[in-house]
Amino acid sequence: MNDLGSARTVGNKSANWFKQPAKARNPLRRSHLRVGVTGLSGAGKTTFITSLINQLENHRKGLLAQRAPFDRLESVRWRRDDVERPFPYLDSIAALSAEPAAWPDSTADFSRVLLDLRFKPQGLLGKLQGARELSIEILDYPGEWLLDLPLLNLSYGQWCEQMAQWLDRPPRDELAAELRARLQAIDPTALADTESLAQLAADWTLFLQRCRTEAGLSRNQPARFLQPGSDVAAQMLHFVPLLQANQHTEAAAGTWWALCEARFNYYRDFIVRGFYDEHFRHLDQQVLLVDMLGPMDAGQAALADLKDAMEAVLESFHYGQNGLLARLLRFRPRIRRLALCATKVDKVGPRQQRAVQQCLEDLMVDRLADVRHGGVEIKGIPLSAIRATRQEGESLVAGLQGKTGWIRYQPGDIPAHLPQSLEVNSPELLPLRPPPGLHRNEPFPHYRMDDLVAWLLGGERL
Ligand SMILES: Nc1nc2c(ncn2[C@@H]2O[C@H](COP(=O)(O)OP(=O)(O)OP(=O)(O)O)[C@@H](O)[C@H]2O)c(=O)[nH]1
Ligand SMILES: [Mg+2]
Repeated sequence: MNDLGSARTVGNKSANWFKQPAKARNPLRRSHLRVGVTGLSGAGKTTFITSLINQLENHRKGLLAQRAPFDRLESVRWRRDDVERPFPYLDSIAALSAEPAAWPDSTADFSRVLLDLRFKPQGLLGKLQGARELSIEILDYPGEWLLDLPLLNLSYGQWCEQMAQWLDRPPRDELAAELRARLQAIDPTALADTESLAQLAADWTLFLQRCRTEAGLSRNQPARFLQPGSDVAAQMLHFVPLLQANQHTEAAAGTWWALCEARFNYYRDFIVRGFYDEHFRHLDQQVLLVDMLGPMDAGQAALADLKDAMEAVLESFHYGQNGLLARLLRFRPRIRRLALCATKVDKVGPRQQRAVQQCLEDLMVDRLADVRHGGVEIKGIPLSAIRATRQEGESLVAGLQGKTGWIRYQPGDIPAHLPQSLEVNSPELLPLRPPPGLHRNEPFPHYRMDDLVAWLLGGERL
């Protein structure tokens, strides 16, 4: 108001009066957008968020410069000083711009991104109203944590039953082999031995690690066994499923059952629920990232597990009053747009990228129909946050992780649709390193990051 006040007192009617005071009479129009970046571990969340900040910071130089509303984007500020647990953008940049370049580390804890965007006003009315400011808020977290969502709906006994079923089937039966026998031998009503329980919890953690790395499985519970984060006391993670237990088991204090049930309940009611409350509350837009190529390469069991995992995650975006989150957290998510992205599609040729996306949409067809029916606009975008390959004729050229030099390869075929049996011959996947020469002040090469960002902000009045 100072500009306007001084202009008025001196009665200044110069051109300056018209330019400056417009801002003052119509203070900056601000809005806040919370974008949920959702994806299992390794889906590409951290790389995506890093690239998103980079594309916005360099909006004048990249593809964004040519498209509305970014052609009116005046300035972008990545805020970190006043943000609690800021996203480690500079660490990611350091890894990506090292020689040889490396990907950002897998995420071990929760962090937050805040970006302020200021747009030049559009049209006569816009000019009168002044510049428009948009803050974008994004959370990053270890992808495993998402897989705990279904626990919110289970009692300890039900969880034990579910684990017993999972351990009955390949590949978990083989991976758990000897541990499964030990868990089966425990009488839930006998007095617990805390040292053995701690050992069993450590062995369950090793089992989950093997499920992830050897079998490419997604649903590895409890997730904090793999990525504890900083807010959980180690002792609270000392529980395991008791395979003799069931929904109706009851037992006195000090028994295996009582100890494991109490810790499971704490885990579910404070740790899991606290995270979901923070992650899902007030989300406006959602980006769902899925690494489809990895599970296609790992085989049918990994694809089936990915399907179940993603369905459980999408269940939380059920929009009706009866949606899981609505019931648990007593609010309705208000997400308007969901971008569904098959990630890392630079690993295959440009013609196969749509096929990867199609296979993802085939995998999730039923749940997507539910989400659409709930009134959410969905857009499928095959994405590469940072393009590691370059095309030369029919071949792709890239570097391998941790090595110098280049390889040239021809990516195999991707089926146009995912067969019902989930049995696919997918191209062999190579562990690619990021492209050379990445710098914070240049836009990273990518596939369709501009489409995604434009679509996400497309619903905003800017
Ligand atoms: N070629 C290629 N590889 C990618 C891309 N994005 C991610 N990757 C690969 O995928 C791995 C996992 O990516 P992250 O961004 O760490 O995945 P995340 O979802 O944050 O995983 P968590 O932190 O474990 O939850 C990286 O280390 C890369 O190897 C991409 O755009 N192109
Ligand atoms: Mg991460």
